[in-house]
Amino acid sequence: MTQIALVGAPVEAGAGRRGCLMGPAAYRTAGLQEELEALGLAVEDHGDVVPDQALDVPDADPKLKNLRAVAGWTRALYRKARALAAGPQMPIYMGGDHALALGTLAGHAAHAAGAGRPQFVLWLDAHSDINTFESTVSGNLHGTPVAFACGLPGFDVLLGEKLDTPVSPGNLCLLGLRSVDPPERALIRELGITAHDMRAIDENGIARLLEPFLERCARANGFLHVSLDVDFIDPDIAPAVGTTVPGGVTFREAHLVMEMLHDSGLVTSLDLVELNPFLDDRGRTARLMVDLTASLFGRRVMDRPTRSY
Ligand code: B3U
Ligand code: MN
Ligand code: MN
Repeated sequence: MTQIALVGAPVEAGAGRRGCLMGPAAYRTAGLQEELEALGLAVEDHGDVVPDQALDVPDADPKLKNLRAVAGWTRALYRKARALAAGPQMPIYMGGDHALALGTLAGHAAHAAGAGRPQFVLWLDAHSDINTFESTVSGNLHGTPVAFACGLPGFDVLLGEKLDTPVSPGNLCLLGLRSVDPPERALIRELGITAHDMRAIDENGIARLLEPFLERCARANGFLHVSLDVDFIDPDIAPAVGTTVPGGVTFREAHLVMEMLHDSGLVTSLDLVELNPFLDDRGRTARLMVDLTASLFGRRVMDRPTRSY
């Protein structure tokens, strides 16, 4: 039986506006645990992670907002993710803004390196989140986790040491893009990261873009970390997010991605990020995120043969 660990990560220090702190509570209220149990999964709620103090990090940086707080979260989540990756439960990190992926992804990548298997990452987001400490204009650190995970320089202050197990850029796939800063675009090109914007989704269909990535992951016997940002989805149906960008994926496109991920059997860890319950419309975004998670864990309308890659 699949075992799940729910991990609350009430991080809001990485975002431009407050409210993501309430995310884990909203997922619990929306019944995430109960929905997964209804699918026959064994679910344990680990409660909320407590951030480190990170007193060695400057509290205030002229450019990088809440640097010490974000470093504290990164360290605590890195340890938690690394420990969970070595155990039998599959973790779902209930955010929290996307800065939480600084820790979760680094932790899973460290475990993968130790196991001698490649770490793959599917980044479902309107944004590419590949700003460095140098390139960020906003100073909001939720815009940086992809750069950190790729091992780009300048981030050592976060863990207090160099990240020595970066994700290979060739094993990343960014999907749903519609807001990319010019330096981010240059980096994506230089590093050769697979990146599909909304136009590519419109022209090709989302399934056809996702399939080759899943095939690559399966062929390489990789671990797959999925990072689902609420703003991947169109704000008309997922309004509870601080940085809405129009023209996001539809209800069915989002579910199809989750259904394909389930059929692939490849997913080993999941972030649910950027839910801001303060901005929600009677819990509808929280419920949509719970339903998408249920699709990723096997909720379906009709039975169908399992797809193997
Ligand atoms: N690229 C911009 C905007 C942004 C990134 N992630 C979100 N917004 N949510 C930045 O601030 O780095
Ligand atoms: Mn994001
Ligand atoms: Mn985003």
